[in-house]
Amino acid sequence: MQELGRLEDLPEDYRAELTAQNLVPLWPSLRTVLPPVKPAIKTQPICWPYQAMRPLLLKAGDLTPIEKAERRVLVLANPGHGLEKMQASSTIYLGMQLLLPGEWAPAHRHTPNAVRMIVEGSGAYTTVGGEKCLMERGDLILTPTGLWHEHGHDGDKPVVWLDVLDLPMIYYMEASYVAEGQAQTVTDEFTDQAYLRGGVVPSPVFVRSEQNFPMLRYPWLEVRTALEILARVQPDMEAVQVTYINPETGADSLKILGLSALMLRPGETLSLPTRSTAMVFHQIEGSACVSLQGHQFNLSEADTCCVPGYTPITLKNQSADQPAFVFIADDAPLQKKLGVYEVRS
Ligand code: GTQ
Repeated sequence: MQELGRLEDLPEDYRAELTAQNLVPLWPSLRTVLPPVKPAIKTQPICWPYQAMRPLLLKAGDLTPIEKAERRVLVLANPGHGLEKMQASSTIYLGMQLLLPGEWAPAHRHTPNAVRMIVEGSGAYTTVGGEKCLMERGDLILTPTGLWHEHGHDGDKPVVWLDVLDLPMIYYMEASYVAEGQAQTVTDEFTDQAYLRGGVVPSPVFVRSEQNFPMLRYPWLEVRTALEILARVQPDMEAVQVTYINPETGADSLKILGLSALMLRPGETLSLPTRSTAMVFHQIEGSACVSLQGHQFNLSEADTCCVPGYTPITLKNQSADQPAFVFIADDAPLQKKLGVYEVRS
C-alpha cells in the first residue's frame, strides 16, 4: 500500500490555519480509520473467573446498601477499551449483579436493551413490562428497550446474574438515558409457557398482538432439553447450538444482541470460523476450553470470557463423558442489519 503524507510534512502555519477552522487533513489518518484487510481491534481476549469475582461481589453487598447502588453491579470491563469505558467489546456491556434476600432494585426503563443470564441462587424475580419472570440458574430473561423493569428477591440466599447490555452501542449513538418509575403491577406470569413447543404459536381469533417481544423468559431446563434432543436426532450437525428467537417472527430475540446456547458433546472440539463479531462466552454447565491465537481460557461453571472478532476460535469440552453448555452473546444481529457481518474461511 502506498505510504501517505504525514502531519509533520505539512507547514506548521498551514496546520494551525486548519485547526483554527476546525478542519483536519484526512491522509495522515486514512490508514488508521481504514486499516488494510482487517480492522484495528481494541477488544482484548479477557476471562473473568466467577470464583475470583464472587467474594468481591458479596463484599459489595456489605459495603453498599441497595438504596445507594440502585443496581449492585461489578462491571466486567475490557482493559483494551479502558476500564472506565465499562465495555466488554465495542458494543457489549457485561455486569455481575447481586441481589440479597429481601432487597428490591426499583423500577426504571432505559433505551439500551438488557438480558440477564442467571448465575446463582433462586427465589429472585424480575418484573419486565408487567410480567413477573422467575430467575433460576441458566434462565435467560430479556429486558428490551423501553420496558419497565425491577428486581425483587423472596429467597434466603444471595442471587447473582450476568447482565448483558448493548449499552456501549446506544451510548456511542448518544441515545442512552433512563427514566425512573413506580413499582409495577404484575399483569402476567409464565407467558413464556405459551411458546414452549416449537413449530406452533398461539393464534388469536380477533386481534394479533403487535407486541415486539412476546417471550421474555427462556427457561434453562427447556433450552437444555432442546439441545440434548438436537444432539440425539441430528448427530451429524456441525454444532449443537440453538438461537434465542422471537417465536412470533423467527427473528433474533433482540435487534442488536445475538443470543445462543451451545452444547459441546463429551470430548467435542468445535472450530468456529473467523467472524466479524466479538463474542462473549458464559459457561452454564460443565467446562470448556476457549482458545484463540496466543490465548487459552479454561472456563469452569459460571466463568465468563470475551474474544475479539476477526479471529478463529476453538472450543473444546474438557470432559470426555459429560456435555458442556455455553451461553453465547454477540452483536451479529446489528452487524447483519448494517451489512457488515462477515464470515471468513
Ligand atoms: O438491572 O436494570 O448491569 O439498568 C446496568 C444497568 C443492570 C438493570 C446493569 C441497568 C441494570
